[in-house]
Amino acid sequence: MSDTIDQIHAHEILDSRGNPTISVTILTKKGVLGTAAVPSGASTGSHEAVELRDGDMKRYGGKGVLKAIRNINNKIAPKIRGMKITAQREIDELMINMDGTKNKRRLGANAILGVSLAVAHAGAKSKGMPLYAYLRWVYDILDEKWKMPMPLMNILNGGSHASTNLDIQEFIIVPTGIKKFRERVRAGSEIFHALGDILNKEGLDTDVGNEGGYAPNLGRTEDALKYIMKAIKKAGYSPGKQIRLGLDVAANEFYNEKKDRYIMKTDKRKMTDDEMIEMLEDWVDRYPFVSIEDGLHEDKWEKWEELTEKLGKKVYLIGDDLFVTDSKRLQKGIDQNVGNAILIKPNQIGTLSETVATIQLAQANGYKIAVSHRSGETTDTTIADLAVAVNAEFIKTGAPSRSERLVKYNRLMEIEEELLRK
Ligand code: 2PG
Ligand code: MG
Repeated sequence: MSDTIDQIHAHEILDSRGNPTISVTILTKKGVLGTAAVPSGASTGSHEAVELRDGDMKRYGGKGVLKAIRNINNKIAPKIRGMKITAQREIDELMINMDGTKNKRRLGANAILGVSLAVAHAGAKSKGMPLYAYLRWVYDILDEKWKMPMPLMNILNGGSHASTNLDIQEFIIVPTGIKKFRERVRAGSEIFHALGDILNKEGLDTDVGNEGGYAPNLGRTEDALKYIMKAIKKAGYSPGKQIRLGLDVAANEFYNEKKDRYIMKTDKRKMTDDEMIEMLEDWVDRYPFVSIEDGLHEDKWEKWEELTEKLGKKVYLIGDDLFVTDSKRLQKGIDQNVGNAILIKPNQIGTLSETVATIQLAQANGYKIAVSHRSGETTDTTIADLAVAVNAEFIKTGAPSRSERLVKYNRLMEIEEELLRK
């Protein structure tokens, strides 16, 4: 007999920045529990699904999520009670229809995603499968091979993730020349600590930003790249061979619409789209880059096309705020030859089923997949399993520092061991 949903309970918890978010627990008829928690971004793209917050300034500065929680406990729960726990697609569809808006503003994408993820966790347990294997089964992913994702480790934080002078949000190392996931994590950790020593000796700050990477003030943006190159060597790795670089420019965050310029305060420059493209081209020529995310503003499709023409053969151009895990925006990108990789954040779209559909559209069109955390995280590890389930090329889950980042890396090391035993 198939297992069904018996009880659903949502409550308010705090994320890694100390802001309220949602945790959902589902109990099945057979007594299986599934729990999930929802992350939250800081540099959110304007086309993302709506994160419903209370706006009651007397609680958590307006950031409470009690409305979203009531939507789960009072509206969604009675509708999905009794449904088959493995009916993931139907449950997601039902919530999408119940909400009825384009951007999930009625029930809240945070409410919907919390349920969607908890259903998956309970479904996996009910079937006695690890989540990564269950996701393959429930979404009819036929792939038989398993591949561990390449971590994009953000070891130096700037932009909206730190209160320093760096405009660019994420300076990333990518252990492309290292085979085992466990050894990739080790390289990341060793380089992270080497970078800490270097910054310390330079008299720079080694406190960390929102994603666990160091967050110093620097003289010029390029200093970040220079210090990271030095750290790679100091830790005994060869840049370009074993370790390459990545960036999340998060260009939206320092784009000034009125002036139509990217205001880089670190370098005291006001840049046009063309100048941004030139700067990125120059860096790609001089440093061993493998990926650049959101190099331009989210709505500059023509300029993105130019960027892709110029750099698309040399690096992965990842669309985050550009595509917002939305198959419609991705399709536009595919049609216009924009980008060649997509960042996947389930909370940008609001259900696991839509997330997987976007991944499948990307894969069918040769776009690489980078499954990602948010800057506000919890100890939820769903993205680790999701990355493995879909054979994602990359996972971006911060520095090898701070538990909400490390739980994902630790989960992936556990999955790797499990897969090696198979
Ligand atoms: C990003 C993310 C995660 P945020 O821009 O890629 O690193 O940041 O969650 O703040 O949007
Ligand atoms: Mg981004």
